[in-house]
Amino acid sequence: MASLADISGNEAALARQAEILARPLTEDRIMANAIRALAIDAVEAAKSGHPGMPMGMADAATTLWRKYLKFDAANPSWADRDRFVLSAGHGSMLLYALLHLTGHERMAIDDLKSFRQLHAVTAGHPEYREHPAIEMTTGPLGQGLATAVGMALAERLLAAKFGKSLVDHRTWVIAGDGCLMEGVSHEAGALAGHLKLNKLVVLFDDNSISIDGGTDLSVSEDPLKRFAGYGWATRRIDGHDFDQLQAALNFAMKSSKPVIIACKTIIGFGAPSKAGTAGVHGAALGGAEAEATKRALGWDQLPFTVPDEVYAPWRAAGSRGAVSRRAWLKRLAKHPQRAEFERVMEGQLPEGWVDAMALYKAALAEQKPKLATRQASQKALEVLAPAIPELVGGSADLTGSNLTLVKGMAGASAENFAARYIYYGVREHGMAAAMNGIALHGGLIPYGGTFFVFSDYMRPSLRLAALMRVRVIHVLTHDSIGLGEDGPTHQPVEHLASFRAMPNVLVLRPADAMETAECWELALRNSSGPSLLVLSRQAVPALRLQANGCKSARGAYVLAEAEGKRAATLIATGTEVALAMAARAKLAQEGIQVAVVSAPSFELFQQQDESYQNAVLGDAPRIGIEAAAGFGWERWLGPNGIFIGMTGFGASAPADALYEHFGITEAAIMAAVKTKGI
Ligand SMILES: Cc1ncc(C[n+]2csc(CCOP(=O)(O)OP(=O)(O)O)c2C)c(N)n1
Ligand SMILES: [Mg+2]
Repeated sequence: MASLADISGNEAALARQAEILARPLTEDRIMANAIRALAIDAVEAAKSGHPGMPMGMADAATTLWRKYLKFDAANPSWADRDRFVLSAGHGSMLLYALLHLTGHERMAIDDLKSFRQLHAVTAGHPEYREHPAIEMTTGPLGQGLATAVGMALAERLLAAKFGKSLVDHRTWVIAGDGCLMEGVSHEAGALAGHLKLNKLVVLFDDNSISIDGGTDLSVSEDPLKRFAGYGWATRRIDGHDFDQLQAALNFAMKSSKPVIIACKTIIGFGAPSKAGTAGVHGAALGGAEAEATKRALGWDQLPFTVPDEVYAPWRAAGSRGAVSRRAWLKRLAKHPQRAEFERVMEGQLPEGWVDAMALYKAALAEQKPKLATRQASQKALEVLAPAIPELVGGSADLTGSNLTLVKGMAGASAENFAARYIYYGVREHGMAAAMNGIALHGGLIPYGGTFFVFSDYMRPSLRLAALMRVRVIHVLTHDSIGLGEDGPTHQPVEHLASFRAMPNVLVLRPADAMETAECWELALRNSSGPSLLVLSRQAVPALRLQANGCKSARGAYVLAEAEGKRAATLIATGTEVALAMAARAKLAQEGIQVAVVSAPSFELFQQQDESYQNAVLGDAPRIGIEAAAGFGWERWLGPNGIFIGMTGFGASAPADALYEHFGITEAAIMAAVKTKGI
């Protein structure tokens, strides 16, 4: 149902549209109309999709792609290309039309005809890895803009490292009202302004319409004032006026601050009755309105047909960057850091880090330190950071708790990007999105810290990292009631289960310093999704007394076999492995022999063959121990297993008292073994 604002807005929009349509049909406008026509046709064919946004932003996108965006359609993976992010991912047909018109491979007219169909590259929302020119998956509003901040930051960090001759490009974003309403864009905007990421430019599709109707239903602020407050440069223009668009983009190219340009547009531009209404946001125009729109635009072609004289300037735009790319290739060829640049851009880990870690693990085996796993993580990082120069750390204002900063890592600032540590501020969501952007950009491997419980604040970006399969490493400390006095607001309970349920996420909960070192290695090697290092605040004894292979790599393994036949198998993760070991020793004193399995990663264990799984889990009764919700443990425990863990939220008290209170104790484990009839 249209709101009142929507209806009156529509009249004003139609009047403005008539005035714009009366302007001369320039080549730019005809090129933009090709986008509109393809968007209309694809949505019409699919009987689903979002024509309004591509129709509204076609003029701005044409200006950007024709004259400013640095790209070479024949080489979409060129490292020094500009990044283009369609944050308003529902307008996917805008991107697909641009890729098609500029002559990208695998974006033929047939691909547009199969918009939104199974196995098509033209998915409902743009999907990373479906096409090399799709820089990221978008659709969840706000994510694109926030991720682009990470891309722009990566550009600055790499330019400081390799120089302007190799790294000198911009990040462009098209964002809608929805993206700017979303909280994550606030966090990301503030961070970008603080870091003066001047090569980041947001084209805001300022059409004052979202799904429910006019944005005046829910928005009163002026986003440009907000972004100006963050330290951005702002411009407000008529988004259908090519001269104004060009002037604004010229301005953006010279800015010393990030730029947001509010392009006042008409959603569904060209549609004679639906333009300017929410009705054109997310539904096919319908045959009659589609035809009338094309007539109004002066587009006299059959569906999915673009005349050669319109393809010609578009193809020219697509190959415009080839000259710059060739010049860049020449610079690369004689650059002293060429090999290193190519290595990091390919995401290959350097030589030598494995040896450095082997030495470190040998030292651990000798010293057997009692450490919190967060401290063990810092120790591992002290070895990894010098050995892997592309590692970029950070924390959401918990550096001293997450222990993510190590010697030799300077904090990045607007004045200094020759740095490897990002003070993200209390912006978990913005941090996770920026980390995705850093990883997507290539050349760097981001890790970032916060408390495990606040992974909730990052979940939408983590989910996108999983969906896109990008290498980001989250250092999530204070992983259970073991954090103690801060209480239930800070004590994760359901988080392990929930991330184990999320596809493509590698959850790693190491039991001691040795396993922590192994889990860091696994996280770094995992280039196909996010890895979560779930780490303790409280100290744990050394349990793995030898550096005998990366046992954690199989997800679960027998840490201590029973002396003789197993009376039970205790399966635990993280800090609870030590508890299981203590219970095992006491049971042995009573003549009851049990095995202890350490299970740092359910995902990796799940990937093992059944015979290995069976050998580890054994035939004896199984008891699972984890200071968290038991949801999901049935998989390993079977119908007759016993789970010792949490059944509700935690409480505020010293950690030892909490373990006692919630019954996660040696005594409880021993009692459980005995109830199994031993
Ligand atoms: C996080 C999130 N919430 C809700 C949606 C559903 N949704 C898709 S588009 C949209 C409205 C967006 O409005 P705007 O950005 O102004 O796009 P326009 O209608 O102008 O194309 C909504 C609510 C979404 N995609 N992502
Ligand atoms: Mg809008």
